[in-house]
Amino acid sequence: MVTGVTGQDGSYLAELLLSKGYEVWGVVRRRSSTALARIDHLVENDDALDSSLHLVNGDLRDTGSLLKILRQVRPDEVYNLAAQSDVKVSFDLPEYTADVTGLGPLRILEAIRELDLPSRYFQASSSEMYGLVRDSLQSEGTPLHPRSPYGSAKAFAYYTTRNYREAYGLFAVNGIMFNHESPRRGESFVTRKISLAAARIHYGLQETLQLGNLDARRDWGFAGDYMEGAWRMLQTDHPSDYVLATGESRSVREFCELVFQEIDQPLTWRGIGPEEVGVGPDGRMLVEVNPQLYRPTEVDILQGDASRAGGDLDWQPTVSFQELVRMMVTSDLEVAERQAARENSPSK
Ligand code: NDP
Ligand code: GDR
Repeated sequence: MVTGVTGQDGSYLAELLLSKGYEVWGVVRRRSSTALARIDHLVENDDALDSSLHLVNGDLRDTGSLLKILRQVRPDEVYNLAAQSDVKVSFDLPEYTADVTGLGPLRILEAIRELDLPSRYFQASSSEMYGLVRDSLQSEGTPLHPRSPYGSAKAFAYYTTRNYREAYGLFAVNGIMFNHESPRRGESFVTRKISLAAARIHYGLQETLQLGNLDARRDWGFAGDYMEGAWRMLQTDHPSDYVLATGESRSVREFCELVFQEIDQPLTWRGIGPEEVGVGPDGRMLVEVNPQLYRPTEVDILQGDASRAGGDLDWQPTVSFQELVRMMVTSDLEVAERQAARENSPSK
């Protein structure tokens, strides 16, 4: 059972599980328009249907729906990937974020316990819980100091998962995942926002890119690798929590520079703070800072130590930072090319 199957991670995990011959039950919440773009290729493909992807209606805010699915499916493994996962949005919707991202996991765990299921449970925990970091490299033992309603909700879910393991003997684990990206990343997250904007600028569909804090540093890896790690965590003999990270930290500014290099527009930075801009080789302003995109409290730097996962799970990231950037830009150039073709089509 995979919650959040329509999200970035859910689509990679569904692919991985189907390739291993699993029967996958994906939980989909009700939307006014379809949200299946990331898993269309799994739903529509006859071969994939043979390897069993079932979609069921459910919502992390609705205990009854979770109980019903768990009772019907009796899954061997439950991957809880569903969340209100946007940190900036969590400042606007703190109560909703706490409900979905914090209480949602509790509802699933309590249902597993209540139904006395043998299901193994994976919780998508986040490096955002470290917040105002206490160690220069964050590992499983680093104290938490969340800096957003999202981080606080994830911390609640993290401790709840541990407590259900300790109190009731459930096989329940936290994957403490640092940022992971892909061409399927939501467009509001900074990496995808940058790669898509650069591609659109390349095709003349957009003039500039507005960003917030250029100095924030993140440990960015490839989403597919992190779902491999999630699966490995449920195949061990002893349930435990693991950090998944690359061990490298880069700034938003560096990510931007690499992306614009990929479209042959190397950036030069001018000015400081809110006045800073990135200009292309012909002097055109391509990037500007918009202070409205700053957060009330920021997580300045994240850099993870995944050596425990390396040792116990034999898990390593397989995609380098440079490869990740290239993968995203290549994909977004195709997206922007299609958008440009639509803009220029005579029927428009
Ligand atoms: P996405 O935002 O791409 O996907 C979130 C998923 O949750 C979507 O399928 C969404 O459905 C679903 N969802 C949202 N609200 C509900 C609800 N009330 N009931 C049921 N489903 C709901 O996130 P990612 O794939 O990037 O991340 C997966 C998980 O990992 C999340 O929990 C995230 O917080 C966590 N995480 C992510 C990291 C990252 O860098 N990507 C790092 C660390 C943790 P819909 O498609 O309908 O919106
Ligand atoms: P994050 O990812 O908050 O780390 O959460 P995001 O890509 O949103 O921000 C990363 C950093 O970039 C800075 N930033 C901007 N961010 C966005 N979204 N848009 C901008 O224009 C912009 N300009 C600068 C941010 O301030 C921040 O410092 C992600 C999510 O996937 C969470 O669900 C997950 O738990 C964590 O990663 C680990």
